[in-house]
Amino acid sequence: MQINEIRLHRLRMHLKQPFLTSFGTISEKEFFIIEVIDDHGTIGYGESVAFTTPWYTEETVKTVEHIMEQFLIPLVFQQSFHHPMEVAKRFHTVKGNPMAKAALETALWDLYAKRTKKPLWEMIGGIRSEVEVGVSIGIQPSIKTLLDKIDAYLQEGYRRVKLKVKPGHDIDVLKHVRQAFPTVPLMVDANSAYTLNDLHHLKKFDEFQLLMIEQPFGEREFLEHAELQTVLDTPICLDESIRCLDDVKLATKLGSGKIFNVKIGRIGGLTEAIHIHQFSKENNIPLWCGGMFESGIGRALNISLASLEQFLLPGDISASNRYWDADIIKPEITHKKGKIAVSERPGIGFHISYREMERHLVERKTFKN
Ligand code: OSB
Ligand code: MG
Repeated sequence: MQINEIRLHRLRMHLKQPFLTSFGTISEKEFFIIEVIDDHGTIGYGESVAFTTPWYTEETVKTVEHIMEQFLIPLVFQQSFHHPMEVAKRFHTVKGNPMAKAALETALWDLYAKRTKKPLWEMIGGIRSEVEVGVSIGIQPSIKTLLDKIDAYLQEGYRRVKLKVKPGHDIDVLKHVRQAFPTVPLMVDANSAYTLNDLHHLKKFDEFQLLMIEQPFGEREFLEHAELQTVLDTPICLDESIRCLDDVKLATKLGSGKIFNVKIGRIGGLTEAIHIHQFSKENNIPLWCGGMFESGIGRALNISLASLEQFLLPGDISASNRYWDADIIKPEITHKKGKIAVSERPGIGFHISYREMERHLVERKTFKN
């Protein structure tokens, strides 16, 4: 395959409702949709998941654009390839910047699957015809609003509830939620809001039969997470800490976590995801697919990933209408009782709606080989 043209569409889409985390409020998402076009005229789609500010990891919309334009696109154009994994390897000459790499690499995977006339999920070795999905709920202005939201999502059929927590907004919230929903599969995500000084406080989380506590400490705090896990019965899940397979190996060896959240963007693409999946399968480590407020393109990629065998827990892969009034893909992603069916069409299995995309377009750049 020879890539002749790459288009970067920078879009800005408003979230239906603002989302509050321990870092602040997000009310819109600015991101790139990537189109890679080969010598047959086939188009592959990718999505860059970085935010405008470096609150989640260090990458931003601007750094992703810079790295793609200056370094990664020239590497894609450099020579033809037989498989997207070859290009993923070429990208190793650029340090870090996983979200920029993943944006292009996933587009190449979609293109490759389309050229091979196979669904992407099948191409990467997926085994599920539908994936289980849960919902992540931001910090709410009151307990009442939170309980109402949870109730509405459960009525809709979502299979697991994830709550954002931070110091001063945790135990009391969990008490109310558990009282109202004694058996709902529940977990919390701290996005690094705690430190090892909170060890005794975090031990109280064990009362609430949580599926897991996600990323309580800083991303480099493998040792601190391991110390916490020795006193905590609730499994620790790592999100921000995991950038590559070696991080999974390190965390497993040290006991820093028992479950891992996989995000294609955070680990640099589907190639690394496949490697992490292989290791996790061999070592019986449960995985699940995280979310980054993606548009339909990113969601479609996540559905393919979650079809892999070791993705054993519901992912943060909600339907299009969880965040968007109208998605940029056709058909939109829907769920039935908390399950989303994989597409049997080639590649990611969804078409882009150029009309919807134009409505959110900020800037478009075209690169020709
Ligand atoms: O920590 O998992 C996270 C969203 C953006 C960045 C980080 C996270 C999240 C979420 C929501 O929790 C996931 C989603 O529904 O897309
Ligand atoms: Mg998280």
